[in-house]
Amino acid sequence: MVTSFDRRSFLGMGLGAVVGVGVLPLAACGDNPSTVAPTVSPRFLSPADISSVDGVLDTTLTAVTAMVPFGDGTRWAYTYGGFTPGPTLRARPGDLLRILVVNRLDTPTNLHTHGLHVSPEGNSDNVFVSIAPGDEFLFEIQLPADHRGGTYWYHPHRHGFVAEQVAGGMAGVIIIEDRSDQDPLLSAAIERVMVLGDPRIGSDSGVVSASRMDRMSGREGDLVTVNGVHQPVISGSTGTVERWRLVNASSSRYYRLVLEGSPMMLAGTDGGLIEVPEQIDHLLMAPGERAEFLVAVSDPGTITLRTTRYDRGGSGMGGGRGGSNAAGTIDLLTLDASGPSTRASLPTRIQGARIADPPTATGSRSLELSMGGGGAMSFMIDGRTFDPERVDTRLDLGAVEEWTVSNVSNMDHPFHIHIWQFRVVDASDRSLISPGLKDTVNVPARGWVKFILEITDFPGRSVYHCHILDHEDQGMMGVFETTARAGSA
Ligand SMILES: [Cu+2]
Repeated sequence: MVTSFDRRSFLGMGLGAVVGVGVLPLAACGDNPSTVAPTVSPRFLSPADISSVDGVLDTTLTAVTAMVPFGDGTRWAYTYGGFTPGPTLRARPGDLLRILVVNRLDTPTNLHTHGLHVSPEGNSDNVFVSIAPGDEFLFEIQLPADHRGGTYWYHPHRHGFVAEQVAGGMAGVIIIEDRSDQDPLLSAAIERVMVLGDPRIGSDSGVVSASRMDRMSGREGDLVTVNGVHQPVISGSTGTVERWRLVNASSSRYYRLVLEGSPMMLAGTDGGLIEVPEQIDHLLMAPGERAEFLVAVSDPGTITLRTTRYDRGGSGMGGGRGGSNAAGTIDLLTLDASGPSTRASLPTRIQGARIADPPTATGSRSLELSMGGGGAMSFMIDGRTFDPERVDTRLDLGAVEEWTVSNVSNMDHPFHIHIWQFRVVDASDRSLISPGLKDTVNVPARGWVKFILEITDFPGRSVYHCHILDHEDQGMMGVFETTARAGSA
C-alpha cells in the first residue's frame, strides 16, 4: 500500500521508483542512471537530490525497514523511504526546510540536522521530539540568511535507538550552497556526495543486534560502503576536477583516509569550505565528521580512496578493543579515469570561503568524558549519564567561551555539539587543530581538545555528546540551555 506521504516522498526524489513488496531500489542518478550493476566492480551511485524551490524545501522522509539491493543480492536495512542513504537535501541560506518524518518502524525515531546552525526549539532541530511508531511529525527548520554553505547531514537522534537506526542505514546529506560555491573552478567541478557507512550484512533484522561488547566498543559493521555500495567505481574523465563531499555516517567506525594516485587536497570541513585548500597525506574522520576533497583528474588511470587501520582504544572491559579497520587497509572507492592526459587545475584560494578568526574568549569551561567500570559499563560526561530533565551547562547569549574537553578514558570519543560550529585552537594531538569550522572533533584516549564557541543566537535547549552512537545511547550526552543573560536585552 502506498500512502499519499509515500507518493510525495518518491515523487520528490525524482525517481519513477515503484514501491513493491520486499525489494526496493537504491537511489540512482548522476554517474549511473541504472541501479546496482551486476559486476564485480559495482558502479558508484549517488543518492537522489531534493532541492528547495522558491526558498522552501518540502519533503517527506519515511522511516521504514526494507530489503535493499546489495551486490548481486539484497540486504536488510533501516531506510528513508526504502533508500539508504536517504535523498540529498539541497538548500540555500535563508531557506525553510519542511520535512515530514513518518515513522513506519517499530521503535521511536526523530530527526537531527547535524551541523546546521538553527533553532533547537519547537519543531526545529529539536532532539527531544519523539515520534512513536505509526506517528508522524513535521519539522520546520528555518536557515538563517547568513548560514554558511557546507556539507551537513541528517539522521535519527531519538535517545536509546540512535546507534541501531544509524548503523542500520538511516542517514542522508544536507548541502547548503552559498557564494563560496560560485568560485569558478569549484562550480565547474563534478560534485559527488559520499556517505561512508559500515552496515552488517544479512537478510533480516538480526543484523542490527548488538552484543554487550559491541555496545561498549561501539559497533562496527561487516563491510565499508559508499552510498550503500561496497567498493564502487567512478567512471571519470581526464581534464576534470572532482569535488567529493564525504560524511562519516558510521555509528562507530573511524576512517583514516588516504588517497592513492592523486594529491589529497582538503577543501572543506564540518562547517563548509576553507579559503585555502591544503594538501594533506591522510585525514582521520571520526563518526559524524565531514570533509571535502578536490581531486584533479589529469591523466588516465586509477585514483583510490582507502582507509587504513586506526586504533581508537579499548573499553578496558574484557579486552574489548575499538580498532577500526583492524584487518588493515581497505579500499573505499576507485575513480577510473579515461581520456588523453589533460591538465586539470584546482583553485589555490576559494572565493567567498574566508573564515573569520575566532574571537577572544570571555570565559572558559571544561568537560570531562569518562567511562565507569563495574558490572555495567557507564558512559559519562562530568561523571553523569544523560538526563533529558537536567540542564548540565547554562550558556549566555553573546558569550564567547573556550571549552576544554578532556577524555580520561582509554578509548577515543568524538565530541559533537548541536546547533554550533566551533574553532579548534589547541589539542593534545596537534593534528586535530583544523583549518575550518567544526561541530564534531575527536577527543583521543587520555587526550584533550580546546575550542572556541561563540554563542550568538538561538536560545533553547540542546545537547552535546559522544558521536560513537552506542556511547551516546548509553548516556555520554549532556544538555545545554542558552538564555539571554540577566540584565541584557
Ligand atoms: Cu564515546
